[in-house]
Amino acid sequence: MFKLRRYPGNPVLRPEPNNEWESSSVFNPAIVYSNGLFHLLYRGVGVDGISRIGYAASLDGFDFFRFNKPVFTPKLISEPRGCEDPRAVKLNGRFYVTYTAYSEKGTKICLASTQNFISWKRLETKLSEEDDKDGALFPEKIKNKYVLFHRPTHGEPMGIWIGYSDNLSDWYGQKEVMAPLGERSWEGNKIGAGPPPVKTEKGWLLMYHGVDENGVYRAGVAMFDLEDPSKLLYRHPYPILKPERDYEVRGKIPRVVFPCGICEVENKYYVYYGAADRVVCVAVADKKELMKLFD
Ligand code: BMA
Repeated sequence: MFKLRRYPGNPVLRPEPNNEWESSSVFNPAIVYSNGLFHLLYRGVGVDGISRIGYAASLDGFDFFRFNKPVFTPKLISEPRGCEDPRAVKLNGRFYVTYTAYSEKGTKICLASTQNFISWKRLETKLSEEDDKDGALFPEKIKNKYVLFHRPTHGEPMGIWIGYSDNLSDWYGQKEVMAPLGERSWEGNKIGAGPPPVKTEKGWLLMYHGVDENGVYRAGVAMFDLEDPSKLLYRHPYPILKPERDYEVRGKIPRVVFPCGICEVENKYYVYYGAADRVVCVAVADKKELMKLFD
């Protein structure tokens, strides 16, 4: 049975006790590979319980140089409780990040862009209503439209939705494309997009998280049509990563693996995930082996 291979040196990032903003936990990271560097953006939580976004870079995907200060901090008015769970793509020569903005009204997907990971431009976007999360932007326009997967929290049980936009601000055509499957299965309670979809010769590869009736988070894979990304072609019935290691089983929230980043480098997929809402980990898949699941 196919499984992601964990890096034996996991976790690649742990909370940093000397930095107040990330002394409690670091998790749910985004990744982009560009100019020979793995650029990692991660959620850091400190003594104040607020999520900020930190940045680290690596040459090999395992050993990271880390900044001491967050590179993206919440706006007081619209996201006072923090910026959570970044997901990054390179699109039109810039890097775009979707993240979950958290306020007393609930969670909302927001969008920002950067060229250097340090200075950011927030984009005015009417991307989602309140109570929406797991926003993952496709890395290219499809039929001249921007496309996004997201997960409104009003469905029962909650599934993955699609939305389209001409300008990244106004969104339309929203509908559910994938629902949780099997009441008592590993993904029966709710599902949400993991990292942004990856283009392959067989379709758009989506890694997603599935939650069971006991609140255990596992990761699975599905394939969507290249031309019509609302069309689910296949979903692999078994998780390809589940909480097993001590750092995945014990932490802030037990038994959680939560991938938010994937990149393809030399025929391998590097998958970055938060473990037990406390540390950042990486696992690798051989592209050919993973693709066999979709033969
Ligand atoms: C989800 C999100 C993630 C978190 C996960 C497990 O709802 O809030 O940020 O990692 O729960 O606690």
